[in-house]
Parts: sequence; structure tokens; C-alpha cells
Amino acid sequence: MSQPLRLYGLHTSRCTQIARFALNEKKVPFQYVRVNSPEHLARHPLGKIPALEVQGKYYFESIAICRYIDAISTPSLVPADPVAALAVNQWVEGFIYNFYPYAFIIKTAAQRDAADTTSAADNIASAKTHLTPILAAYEKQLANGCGYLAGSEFSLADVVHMPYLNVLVKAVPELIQGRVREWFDRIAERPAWKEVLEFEANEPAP
Ligand SMILES: N[C@@H](CCC(=O)N[C@@H](CS)C(=O)NCC(=O)O)C(=O)O
Repeated sequence: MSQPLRLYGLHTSRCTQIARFALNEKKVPFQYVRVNSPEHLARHPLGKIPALEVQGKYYFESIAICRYIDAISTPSLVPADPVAALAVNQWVEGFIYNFYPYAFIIKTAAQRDAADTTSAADNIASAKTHLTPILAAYEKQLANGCGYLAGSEFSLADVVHMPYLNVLVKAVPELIQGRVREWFDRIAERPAWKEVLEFEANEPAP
């Protein structure tokens, strides 16, 4: 690789954490650039984070960034075998369409908690109602005894969930129980994830 990759983001951003976790897992060298300013609009069409700079061009969407990171280094987070890849990708897409929308509501409401307690509590209660059957499906899937969401190998399906699971474990611990909690604890032991948390803890507040 001629130029190092640059990850533009913020330590408190869960989407930045998804990309950072993948970079750490794959031991891909990168420079982190802290972003908190309007100039960032030039790097991301919607001014959001993260963005990844590759050979002087900017790319966005944390999971697309993870897939690029996966393609340039080993071991793979998505298996080559089409059926095994399908097993991983159904849970990655499931994260985007089923899990993330409600986890995002809880994250946002938990942050606002002090400012607007009543509406934050209403939002959390509604999101919890939606997440309950979704997490029951995760519990059932994890009953396969393989340890990870898509099977016995740690995969992209696990990477994408972790920053939001880490929010839910604190904001709604009653929802993250049983095998889902064991799955979270297993991923939390990974050095690549521990680095994400250490980085979040040590950066100055945004
Ligand atoms: N689906 C996008 C979501 C990006 C996103 O919404 N990022 C948030 C931080 S986690 C952000 O930039 N928020 C600031 C804003 O919307 O202005 C991804 O995964 O990269």
C-alpha cells in the first residue's frame, strides 16, 4: 500500500468504532484523523463519520469501509465459500435493517437522558419493544453453540454489532441477557475491541 489509510471520525461515534474495530482486527495500519468540523463535508457527502481516505480519495459507510479493509488483508471476516458468506451477510444486513435502527434510538435517547427525561424514556421503551423479538432471534441463533453470530468463526457480523451492543449493555442491560450477553462478553475479550475502548476512554471529550 503506497499511502497509509486515513480514518476520519470521532472516538464517541459507534460507526467510527465499527471501522476501527475492523482495522484493528485485520492489523491494517492507518492514521486516525479526529473530525468535528464543517470541512468534513468535503469528505463525506452528508458530512457524517466515518470516512476513509484511500489513495487520496474519500469513501464512506462504515460497513463498506469494513469490507474494503477485509479485502486487503487476512484472515477474512467474510468466508470465501458462498454459503458461508451468505450466513455472515444475512446477519450483517440484519444488523442494518433490524438491529441498528432501534439500537440507534436507544443510544440517542440515553445521551439525551439528562436533558429531556420523559421523551428519552418513551423513546427507549418503544425501541425496547421492537428490539425484544429481534434479540430473541439472536438468542435462538446463538443456541447453535458455535460462539459467534454466524458460526464458529468470528466474522464481520460480530464486528458490526459490537459498538451498539456496548451501548445496549449499559443503557438497557435487561435486554442483553443469556447467550446474547455471553456473545458480547466473548467479543469484549478481543484485543482489537479493547483498543477501541481504550481509545474512546483516553481521547478528550468532543
Ligand atoms: N450508516 C453510516 C452512518 C454514519 C453516521 O450516521 N454517523 C454519525 C456518527 S455515528 C454522524 O456522523 N453523526 C453526525 C451527523 O449526523 O451530523 C455509517 O455506518 O457510516
